[in-house]
Amino acid sequence: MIAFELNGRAVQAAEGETLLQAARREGVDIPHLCYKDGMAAAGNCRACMVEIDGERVLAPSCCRHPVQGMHVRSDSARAVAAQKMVLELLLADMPEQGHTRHNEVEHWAAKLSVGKPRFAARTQPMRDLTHAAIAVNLDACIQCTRCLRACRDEQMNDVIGLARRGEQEKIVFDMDDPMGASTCVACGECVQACPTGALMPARDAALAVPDKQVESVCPYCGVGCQLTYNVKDNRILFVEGRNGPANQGRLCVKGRYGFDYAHHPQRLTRPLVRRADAPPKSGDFAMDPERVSDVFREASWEEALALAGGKLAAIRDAHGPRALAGFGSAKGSNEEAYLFQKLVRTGFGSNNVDHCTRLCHASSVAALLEGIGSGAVSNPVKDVMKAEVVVLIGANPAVNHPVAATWIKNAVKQGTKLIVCDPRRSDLSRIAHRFLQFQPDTDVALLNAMMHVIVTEGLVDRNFIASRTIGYEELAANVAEFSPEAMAPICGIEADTIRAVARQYAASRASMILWGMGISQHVHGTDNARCLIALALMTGQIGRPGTGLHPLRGQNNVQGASDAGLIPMMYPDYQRVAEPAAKARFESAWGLSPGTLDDKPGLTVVEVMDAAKSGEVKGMYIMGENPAMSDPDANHARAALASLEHLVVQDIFLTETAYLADVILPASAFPEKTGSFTNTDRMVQIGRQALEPPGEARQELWIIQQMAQRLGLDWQYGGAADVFAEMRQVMPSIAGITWERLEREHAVTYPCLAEGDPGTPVVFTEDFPRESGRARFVPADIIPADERPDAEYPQVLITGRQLEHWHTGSMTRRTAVLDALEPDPVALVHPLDLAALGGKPGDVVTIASRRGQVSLYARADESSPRGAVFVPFCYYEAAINKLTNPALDPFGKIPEFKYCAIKLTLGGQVQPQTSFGGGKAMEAAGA
Ligand SMILES: Nc1nc2c(c(=O)[nH]1)N[C@H]1C(S)=C(S)[C@@H](COP(=O)(O)OP(=O)(O)OC[C@H]3O[C@@H](n4cnc5c(=O)[nH]c(N)nc54)[C@H](O)[C@@H]3O)O[C@H]1N2
Ligand SMILES: Nc1nc2c(c(=O)[nH]1)N[C@H]1C(S)=C(S)[C@@H](COP(=O)(O)OP(=O)(O)OC[C@H]3O[C@@H](n4cnc5c(=O)[nH]c(N)nc54)[C@H](O)[C@@H]3O)O[C@H]1N2
Ligand SMILES: [Mo]
Repeated sequence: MIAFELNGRAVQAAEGETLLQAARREGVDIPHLCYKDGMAAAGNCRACMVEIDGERVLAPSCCRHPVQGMHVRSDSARAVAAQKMVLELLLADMPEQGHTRHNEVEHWAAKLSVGKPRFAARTQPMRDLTHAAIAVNLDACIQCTRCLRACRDEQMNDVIGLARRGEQEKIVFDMDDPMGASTCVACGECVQACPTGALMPARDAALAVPDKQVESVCPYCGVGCQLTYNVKDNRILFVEGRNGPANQGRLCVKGRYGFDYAHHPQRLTRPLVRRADAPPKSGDFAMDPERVSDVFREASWEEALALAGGKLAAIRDAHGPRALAGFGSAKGSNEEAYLFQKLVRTGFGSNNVDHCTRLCHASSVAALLEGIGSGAVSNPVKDVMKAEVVVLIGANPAVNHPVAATWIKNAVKQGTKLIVCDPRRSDLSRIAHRFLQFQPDTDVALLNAMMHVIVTEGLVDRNFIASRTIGYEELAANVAEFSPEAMAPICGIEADTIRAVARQYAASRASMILWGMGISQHVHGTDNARCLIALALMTGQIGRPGTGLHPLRGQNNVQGASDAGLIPMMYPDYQRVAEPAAKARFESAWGLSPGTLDDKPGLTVVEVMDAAKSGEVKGMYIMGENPAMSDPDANHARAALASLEHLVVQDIFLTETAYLADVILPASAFPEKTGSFTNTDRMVQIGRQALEPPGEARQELWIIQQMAQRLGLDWQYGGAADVFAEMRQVMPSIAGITWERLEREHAVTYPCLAEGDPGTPVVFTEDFPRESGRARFVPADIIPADERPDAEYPQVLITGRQLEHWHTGSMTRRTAVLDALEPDPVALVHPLDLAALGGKPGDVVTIASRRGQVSLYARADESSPRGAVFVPFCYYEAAINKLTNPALDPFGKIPEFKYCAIKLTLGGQVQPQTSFGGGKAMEAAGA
């Protein structure tokens, strides 16, 4: 501690603390504008000047550190005069009509009693309202550069700069472009940092006075960013990042500006029942919202539930439990997932329950359970900050986990070596130490070659292998044939590069692997993941901070939904249905007589669709999933859904799936309910209700219980806390987490075995949760994609995502800002491929596979390899899953979304947009 004197008082500063920080801790107010906690000090606004004994000039307290015995005054006449002068000058330049209710210049001016400025105002620049999400009001700008530092240092997007000199000095976007035309990704970090309203949410949203602020989490991806909803009159006005463990105040464009889907006029507000005289269900439909009433009629909850549950019960009684199936939701809470699987297991009577994890990380989880004994991540994303080498393979976090990407960028800036392996060049590959743009579908070749190098060059961790693993000998024997020289022609990466990367990964102090759908969504997805696991095990790069295996989980609660048992082979907490002891435990916990639960694993997502088509499954209950858009071979999936005798869909919008339903139950959107959600780091957090559901829409916990009653179950759960209390009893890994603790601490990471246990962000430090305590190597050989290009279908289709849109688009295409940023269906085509067709960007192209075809707009995209076309699956008018291949990985049962053969031609007709998306969504949202 450093002892010094502040305003005549003896105070102490910690090592590294500035005068301003010490003063704030001591409760001494010093005005400051360019300083913001967590950012590097810039010292440019000069509002925080203090007088230091023995020094000729005043000093900025935000960048001066105290020394022993220093005498400092922030309240001397000289210091205060300087502070006031700065504030008065800045105030003179402020616009009369402010853009925010929290102008820090005005705040400090009032505090220091700075009156009306004596100086003339500057000539004010025009507002720049070219961006859908962010208004630029440079009339209020004080050039403090907080926005610039937020953009450059925190999110590392580097869009904002400070240009020109002196009086001409100004904040610019890229090369002084209009904001709307710049490369801004609209994360809004600059808006959150701005002290004066110079950067603000568009349409003056932040000028309104919220009547409440609700602390919650983001409803989109698995990163689990904490945020605050600012609410007025049952509407969310704007969103701010909160200081959660995963995001520390950061958000991305969806978290910050993607909330108004909840207010969209197309929300389902009353139960709907298919009309007796409705046109026959057809997989090949064009949804026309104008004609919804030809198909459905409104019904009371009583009628809708009686029909929804009654018909399911009738099918169960007539055809047996396995004639029914349920898809739960990774968008819903842990409590909803838990009740949903319990309903299927005890109300339907079978294990036919699954959810989108099957289309996502099912193969990764299969490999992890087999090799390590646990399907979840070993280390949190933020451990990249502690890693020396980070391997990012088959994932594009800048688009899909944007806040996680900021931690990776920050780590790189600190010196972490980032190795990106992906057939497509992503944003992060620009800052990578090495970027391996290898051939699609050749992960096993590349990874086995890396392991070959590690084995043959003796870079393995012998101690770790001997004490913590089994099966190394077979693995080593298997990779012997995969020399880098032999694999180079297959994967397209030079042998020397493979060797260099292998050495780097193996030899570093701490190496971490993060992966995504590029690994998992293949018929050999499990093999891909097995290789990553083996790589970590043979080098001992797991079980310590900054190491390990992190499959980036997708949906906000896909981890939690899986944990809660929304999978056909496991009860909650991965207890296998086929294991008699587990079955007995759940029969006892759920008060069932022995022998009631089904001990046969149920059908997985794609298997359910096949069984529906063949008539084996006759009735379904789908909550919060849109398989008509998200399943592979969508024409088949739609035909399967259409052929069901009875389909109940519980959603917030009339989705493509709901269109095929017999009964539609209007559910609550994320901000309309309270529940716990588990992020990709295994961290359980609370989402709190901020809004009342619209019309007669009801909370899911109520709806699921009503359905349960119609299926003969007598459930009486109060609210989420009640359900969570039961979950703790049957799920050892969260046994130590109480609802009160979640409410108090906001976030607890499991395993948390007993109350008081702090939680466990890094696991496998001592052993692996397998019977022997040891992890197991599983060798993999090269298996090609199920459908390779040929003369008829010569190109490859890679499907995936865009930053602004979420999956099937049902939410984000009804969000004004996001829809405005990406309004039309696009295919990303290499410019040379496009030119070879005689086309140019913006032209309509048609893509066909053996299963279907769509027409959409071509976007020139150099990041894709030639011969491969990338298409996101969010556009219903060009539903790309009509083309994808439903072939499955035999272990994870995941379809091959990342590879099929296609033919690309110029021309075609883009299906017109109905009012579900496009500019109309914007109008509807009142923009
Ligand atoms: N904006 C947005 N964010 C999202 C989502 C969204 O819909 N929109 N969805 C969420 C969900 S549920 C998920 S699962 C995650 C998914 O997040 P990611 O896994 O990042 O998503 P994808 O875009 O599907 O594909 C990832 C990468 O795989 C690469 N790839 C393609 N083929 C291969 C291959 O053969 N080998 C390798 N190694 N790579 C290949 C692609 O080029 C792409 O860069 O995103 C989550 N976040
Ligand atoms: N071609 C291709 N297809 C893919 C993939 C790919 O990479 N390529 N990726 C796959 C992956 S990884 C995934 S995770 C799946 C995702 O597939 P889905 O889960 O089917 O996709 P979403 O659009 O997220 O569906 C969520 C649904 O829940 C609704 N919803 C939102 N909030 C709530 C709520 O609170 N309550 C209720 N009841 N409903 C709500 C939404 O309106 C939407 O209809 O797609 C898979 N499909
Ligand atoms: Mo996913």
